[in-house]
Amino acid sequence: MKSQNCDYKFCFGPWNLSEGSDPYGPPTRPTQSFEWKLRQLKENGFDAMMFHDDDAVPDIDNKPYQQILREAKELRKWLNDVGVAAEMVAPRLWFSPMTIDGGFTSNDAKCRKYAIDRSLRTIDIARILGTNLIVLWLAREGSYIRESKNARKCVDYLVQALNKMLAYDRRIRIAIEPKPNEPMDIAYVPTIGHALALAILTSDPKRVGCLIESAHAILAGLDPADEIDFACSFEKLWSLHLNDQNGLKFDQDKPFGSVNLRSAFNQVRALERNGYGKKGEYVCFDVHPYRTTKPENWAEHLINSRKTFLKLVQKARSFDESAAQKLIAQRNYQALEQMVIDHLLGN
Ligand code: XUL
Ligand code: MN
Repeated sequence: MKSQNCDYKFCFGPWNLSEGSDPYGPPTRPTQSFEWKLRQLKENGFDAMMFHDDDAVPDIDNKPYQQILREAKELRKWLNDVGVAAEMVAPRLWFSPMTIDGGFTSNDAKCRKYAIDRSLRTIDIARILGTNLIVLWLAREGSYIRESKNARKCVDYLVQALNKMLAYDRRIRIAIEPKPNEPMDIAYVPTIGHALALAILTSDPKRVGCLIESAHAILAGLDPADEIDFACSFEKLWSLHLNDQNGLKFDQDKPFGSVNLRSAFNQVRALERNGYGKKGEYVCFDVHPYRTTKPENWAEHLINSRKTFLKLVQKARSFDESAAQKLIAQRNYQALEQMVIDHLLGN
């Protein structure tokens, strides 16, 4: 099942084949090897894999620099052999005891240095894996209680960290993935507007863009399709995590289109009108299997997200745009809405 006859390239990360644990219970599926995950990716029509730094080099904090480089090179060879690209590398700045109170915005200078040093290792790995895209999900950059941090100072810390990364390698591009909450109560970079505003403060704004995740936009009370149009107006949408989210609760990472098909249709329409993917950008699905999923159905949330996406591309392309424009000119939005619903229902 190859991704032929379609203009889009697809990817996911090893964490998207998760084992089913949640904050209230242990895994429900056995651990699988990276090799198995790579095979799922290849066999189901995906083109690239996303990596956290420690997906690429496990236990990265306890390995000497040369060993990190060596293991990254071994992984690159492996990916080359199976014909899978690395889409991006992201520093996992939320696991270590050094990032309990934030990475770049920790109140402790030693911890801030740890976060920057680790991000530079991420850049080393990305260079070896053949991608210039670094993704920053700023997981713990925020506060549990407002009085614990100086938010103005934290903006300075974020800019300093981004500048160090930009200076370390002149070819990298940084895509900030905003999320308004979880694990923090209040995050410092909750929306695409914040991410792009932060980019302007850096030493090389042209190399700082963003990644939109549907669920994160919904958690911020925003429309993911509008976020896509906004980011694309600045030519800043460099990656994308499509998924779905049932209202304002924990980050659910549900299959794309599984909660709100009309919103998914509008996201695809926004991607189509902006020519997303034409400069090599990937469509990534940051989706998780349900805790109830049996091992034999393990990859179906990914297969289904891709399938729904491809069907919605056809729906977007077959939408009767001139009929829609006539209704818009008449300001007959009730009829326009029904036209969309009928189109999605297939009559
Ligand atoms: C967290 C999230 C991450 C990032 C990569 O909500 O979406 O998986 O996409 O660090
Ligand atoms: Mn994501």
